[in-house]
Amino acid sequence: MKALILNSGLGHRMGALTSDQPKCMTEISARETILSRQLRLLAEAGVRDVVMTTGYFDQVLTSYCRGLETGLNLTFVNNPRYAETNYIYSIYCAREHLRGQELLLMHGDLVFEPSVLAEIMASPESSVKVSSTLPLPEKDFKAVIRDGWVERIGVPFFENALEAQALYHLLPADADRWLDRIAELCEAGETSCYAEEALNRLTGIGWLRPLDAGDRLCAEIDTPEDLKAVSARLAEIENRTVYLCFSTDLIHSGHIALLRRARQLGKLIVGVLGDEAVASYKRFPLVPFRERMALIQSLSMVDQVVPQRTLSYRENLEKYRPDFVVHGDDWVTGIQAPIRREVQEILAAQGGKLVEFPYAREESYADLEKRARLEAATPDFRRGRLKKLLAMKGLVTALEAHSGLTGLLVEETRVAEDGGAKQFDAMWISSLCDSTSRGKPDIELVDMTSRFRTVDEICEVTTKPIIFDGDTGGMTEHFVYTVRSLERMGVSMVIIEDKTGLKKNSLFGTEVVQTQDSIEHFSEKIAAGKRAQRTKDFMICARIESLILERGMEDALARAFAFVQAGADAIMIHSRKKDPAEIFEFAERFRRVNQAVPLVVVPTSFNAVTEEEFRARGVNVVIYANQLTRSAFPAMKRTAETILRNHRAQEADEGCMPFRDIIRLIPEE
Ligand code: SPV
Ligand code: MG
Repeated sequence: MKALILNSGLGHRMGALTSDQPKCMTEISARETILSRQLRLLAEAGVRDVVMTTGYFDQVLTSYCRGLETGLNLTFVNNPRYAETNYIYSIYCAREHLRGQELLLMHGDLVFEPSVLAEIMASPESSVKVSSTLPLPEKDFKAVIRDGWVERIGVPFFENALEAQALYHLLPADADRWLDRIAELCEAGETSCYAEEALNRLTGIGWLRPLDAGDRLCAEIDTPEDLKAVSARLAEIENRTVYLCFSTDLIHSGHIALLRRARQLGKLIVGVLGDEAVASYKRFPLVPFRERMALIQSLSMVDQVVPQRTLSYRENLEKYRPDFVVHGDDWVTGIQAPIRREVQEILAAQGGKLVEFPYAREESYADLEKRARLEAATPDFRRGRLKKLLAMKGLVTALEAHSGLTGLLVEETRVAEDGGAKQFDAMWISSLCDSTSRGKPDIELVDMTSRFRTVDEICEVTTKPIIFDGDTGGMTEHFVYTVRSLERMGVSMVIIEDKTGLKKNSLFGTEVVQTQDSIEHFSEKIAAGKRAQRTKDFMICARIESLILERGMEDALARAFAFVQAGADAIMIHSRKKDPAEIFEFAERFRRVNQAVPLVVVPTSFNAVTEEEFRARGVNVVIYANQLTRSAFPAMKRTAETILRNHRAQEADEGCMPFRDIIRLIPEE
């Protein structure tokens, strides 16, 4: 798009201000003139070529422009008859530079907000700036509107008219048609009328759209009074602040466009969302918070970068009190909708405004996100994530998964909570549920190779960290191989229990014969596992069965300290009592001695305890070990019985999810 700036006139109403320079060189702020600001905004909006008509003080103007170093490609066209003609003749003089071009035409005394320029440039049709809110000017341009199109432009029209300014975006065909009429008039000697006289001669409506800038600044400066008013308005506009929150770690051109548009509204403050908040509502960030801060800081349109710790904007909006908050329109529905509502409430109270731009749904951006998810699913990244989450959150939750589909449920399930969002942090690959799903008892009957198949299936479609139920770990000589295999697959932690012989599920407790391993033997297994480990992030957790097997608290604690000594990265204490007292006592006594090693619990029996209570007692990992399987089974049983009873499936349908809703979970390649 080529810009045409009309600067041939003198601006005699400016008095002494135009005694030795053209009006466009009048200062409108401490830093800028009307012209330097126009050129800066054009360059920032991506315009490269500018044609400028000159007349009065031609030399002063051209040498001033050359000194500005705008980076623009400037072409000057002198109107030799500047003193006696109107700008219609200046355009005529420049016509050969303008033909066949998409044009942005503006008067040289026009001062506008960047957003007005951006909007008119983005309009898909030829358009002219109007205002539906400003009063109709007595002696300036008005546009007559009919059926949503501009019918004519001029000073004497008041009916069905809107205030208008000489800021046009013209598609090449429309620009050429206007130029033809301009040429006709000029060649007929009509050189002192407005160029709009030629525009009005273009037949019919349906080619020029009114672009309504409302109250936004887009005004010409004709008098020193105008100058004062516009300068004051500009100072106010340039002090406006815009707040935008960024959670992304992959900056693409859609983000850059959003940042640019935000910057057009005022000084841009970008809040960078903390890792924990990002992880709470979308995927774990590939690039950590500090690096994302630095990344945003390096962008030229960003004035200030600040941390935003929570999904809620409240803290930062109350601190920075921005005039605008900018966001894509993708948060109108879904998990972020409550956050949007809160932003609207805060802005309403503070007198700010929410500006939403259409969210870029381009396929290439979706591809980038897909690639990021693949990256997040690579073994190295996934493996390290559990430790990162533990450091970040203090308390991590895991839900059982035993198939690709249940893995996807853990991966994708989110709920809105307290102006934020919540999802599970990790997946638990339970021996009980993995065995049950195959119709087998939980007695280490499903061999490791089959268990690894489950891990692999889940890894293929998810990104969250995996905690693997390693049962007893088997023979020490076998366990070292298990450790390496799990590491290779990207599993973050294996939990092995201090039992030996034929393992039975702990929930049977002492109802079945179970043998606890000796401290020495189990310690040796842990130590061997740690020696076999190749990566720094993999964790081996020792699970203590003393409370399950009713061997007492002292035994449980003695084992915990011994296993830590042997190299265990975490301790899991298990109980099958409804009353959490023994779990709490263990946690308290363990923490008195050791504050560092993470504590893991599986609250299947003591399920009344909340995550917050566990956190307060020093627990770090809460595993919901079997609830998905236990809830799915009765639903499936009910369905099977309903079909049998009714000799058809219709009655079962109300308990069934439509398949398209399930399919939505499944990522497409
Ligand atoms: C499992 O989920 O397989 C467990 C936990 O080991 S529990 O069933 O409580 O023993
Ligand atoms: Mg198990």
